[in-house]
Amino acid sequence: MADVFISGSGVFTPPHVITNDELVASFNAYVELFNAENAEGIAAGEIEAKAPSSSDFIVAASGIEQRYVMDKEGTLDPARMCPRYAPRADDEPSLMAEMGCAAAKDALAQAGVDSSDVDLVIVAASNMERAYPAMAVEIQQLLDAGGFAFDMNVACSSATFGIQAAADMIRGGSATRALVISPEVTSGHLEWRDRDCHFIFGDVATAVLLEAGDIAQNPQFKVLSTACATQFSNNIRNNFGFLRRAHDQMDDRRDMQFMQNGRKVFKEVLPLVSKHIKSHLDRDGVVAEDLSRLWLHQANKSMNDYIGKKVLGREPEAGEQPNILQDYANTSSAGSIIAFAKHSDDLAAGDKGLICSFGAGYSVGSVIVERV
Ligand code: CO8
Repeated sequence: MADVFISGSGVFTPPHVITNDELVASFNAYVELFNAENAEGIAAGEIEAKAPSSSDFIVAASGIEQRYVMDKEGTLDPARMCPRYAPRADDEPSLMAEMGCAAAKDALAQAGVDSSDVDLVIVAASNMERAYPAMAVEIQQLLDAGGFAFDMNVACSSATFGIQAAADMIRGGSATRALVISPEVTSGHLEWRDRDCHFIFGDVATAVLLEAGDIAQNPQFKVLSTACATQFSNNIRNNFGFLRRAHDQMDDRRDMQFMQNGRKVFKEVLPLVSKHIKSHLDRDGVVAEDLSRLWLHQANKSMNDYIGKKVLGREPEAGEQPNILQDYANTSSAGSIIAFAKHSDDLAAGDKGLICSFGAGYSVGSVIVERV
């Protein structure tokens, strides 16, 4: 079976930044508007008054300081609280495809590979802009890639599950060169009017290029092994779906956007991830001391501190477990890949590291890599 290498990674960073203070100012203006418009209902006890948000809470609860978005104006407009993207004609590149292509071109340039030599494109992300045709097939065409392409969605774990799928296909011989692309327009399915979660997410796109060992000209990391696991939970859920019209549910309902029971997620996902990583390492005879770096899913700083300590058996040293969530917020499937793309160059040949993502499903995916 072919060895599989990562020979390039890319990050497309959206043009607009929203700081916590900007976000909170807009949210609190929305709250004032809402409470004024519903003053009678609130006084009669029929409607619950909305409470303001705070930057101090956001940093303390999550570690997030800012996020990037594709549209700032609509998102921060207290009368709208949702991004505004101009609809595109069917013969124009779609938003996710454009973002995904930008990240993919970065990864290809790093590897020195021409896009026409790619024979598998996987778009692995937590939401797709449309039902079909697949985003991946559109990107395949925009890049002039060959072979075949498909979409997959495992929420925050999509990229690591995508890497496993691509690596297995390369090992099995059905592909030789694969792009795993994760364009995340989380701003489109985040409920910006809910203070419990309005600060959590940001937009981005990432890409990873995987190649069979016999054709990789500029391999950077060998994929030693992958492990994926899922366990059903309703604690992170979005009910938006194609049966909406059939259900007579076209109204602006809360459950048509991202919903979570954050505390439960925090409590239940931590042991799941710690156990998963331990069993992956044990299965492959890798011990924690062998790991020079952890590139973890970027949801919450305390969560990462906990997992890092649990996996390594001690406090991670500076740089050993890089976080990017302070700048990008939670970018769903892309988070661990941003950390990997931005904080892996300095490793020396033979150094091992672990990419791990986790989230809705529940889902957890891990990839052990070795610097070439
Ligand atoms: N400002 C001020 N106060 C607030 C705010 C706010 N914005 N929000 C809540 N509070 C208050 C609460 O009302 C509560 O008050 P009280 O104690 O009086 O009841 C208090 O602050 C504490 O609230 P919480 O218990 O909710 O706060 P936590 O400390 O638990 O922090 C977090 C909340 C940050 C959400 C935390 O629970 C967390 O990080 N949980 C894990 C989240 C996670 O990892 N989720 C993964 C989801 S991502 C995923 O899988 C991909 C899904 C697809 C992508 C979707 C894209 C949109």
